[in-house]
Amino acid sequence: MLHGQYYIEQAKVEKLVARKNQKADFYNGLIERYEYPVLTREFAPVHWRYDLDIRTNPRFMERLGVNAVMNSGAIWLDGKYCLVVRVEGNDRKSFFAVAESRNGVDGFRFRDYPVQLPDTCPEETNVYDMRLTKHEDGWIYGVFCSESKDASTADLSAAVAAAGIVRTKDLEHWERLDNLVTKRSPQQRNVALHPEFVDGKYAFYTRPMDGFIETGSGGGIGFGLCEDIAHACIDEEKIISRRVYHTLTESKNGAGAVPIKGERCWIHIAHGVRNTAAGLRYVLYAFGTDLKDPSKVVAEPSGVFLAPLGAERVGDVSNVVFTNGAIARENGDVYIYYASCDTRMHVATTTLEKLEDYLFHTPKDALRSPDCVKQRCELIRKNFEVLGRGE
Ligand code: M1P
Repeated sequence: MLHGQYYIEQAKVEKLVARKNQKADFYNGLIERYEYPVLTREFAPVHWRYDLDIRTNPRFMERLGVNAVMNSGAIWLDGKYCLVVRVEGNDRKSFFAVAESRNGVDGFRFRDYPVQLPDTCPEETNVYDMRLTKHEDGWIYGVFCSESKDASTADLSAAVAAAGIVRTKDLEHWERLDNLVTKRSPQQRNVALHPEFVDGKYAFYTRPMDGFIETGSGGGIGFGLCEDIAHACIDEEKIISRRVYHTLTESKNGAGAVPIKGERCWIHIAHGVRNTAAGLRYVLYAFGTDLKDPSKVVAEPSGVFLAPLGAERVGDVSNVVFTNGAIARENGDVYIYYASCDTRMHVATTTLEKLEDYLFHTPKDALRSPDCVKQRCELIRKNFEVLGRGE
């Protein structure tokens, strides 16, 4: 027998799903930000969290709470903007769930059941951050972090991160393939599959790390090829975007959304991490790679593409924005899905044209304060000419 409180809680979910999102009063000529997050934990269906039966749950007490919804892979499928969301239960374990919207900025609704991945790795404790790639071989691939306890040490929190791989045609039925093996890197997180074959092979962006949290000698975003996606193995990883001292990527540099094909380059929206007195700060930055050789960087604008602002700055892991999914529509519109503070999901919109303008016309990082101030003075002088103020 259904508990009456169900209707009240369900009405709250429906109100959130029906809420119209508006562009926020933010301007930088590149992206539009939105007033509301596209998903919060309150969007999780009531039937995921409560036992609805008044006989077994007379107090309508939450049984399996949801703590956060975050880092989502994104894809345009069957006329819908689809997110494969990382949902974190109150038990800290993450799982994946599909949420869909007709317009990409509001109306996201979770499917009835979370994704039930084939359970092929008994040692796997946690899964998260799936990047979705519509590959030219006809499959949709999901590459995610598969985390296991590090049994080689007595340290209770030591873990091993590997890249798990699944494929699907409908985000409903999933086939699990072997985890990616990278011969020279002990750990991997933030791995993404390139949408096209490169030299007839599958191409991966990797993020080599020595340990679970610290990248150690891992130099940044790597690139490697493999022949067999079902048993993916990369012998050589070439670092294509390095960590650099006193930049956004000093502590960590990892792939974000699967690269988007533009007119002039592959567009990468990645994340950079630096350490501060308040802990690690994660921001998004962008770079472009050659259309024929996606391992060759051809555009490197300086500065942040998107950083946490206002209410986005606070959450379970504060001062973090993170993306692992973007959707580029045929008309050139681009929807970038990002999480703030490992807590909630947002969207930012732009276009391919604007992204390429940004990539090719934003000055490069001059790397030293005196050179950065020269760069800025040049801009100011040019602007004074436009303003008719001369020297
Ligand atoms: O907490 C911030 C992010 O930390 C990790 O990212 P990275 O491997 O780059 O440090 C991931 O756990 C990610 O999920 C998380 O959002």
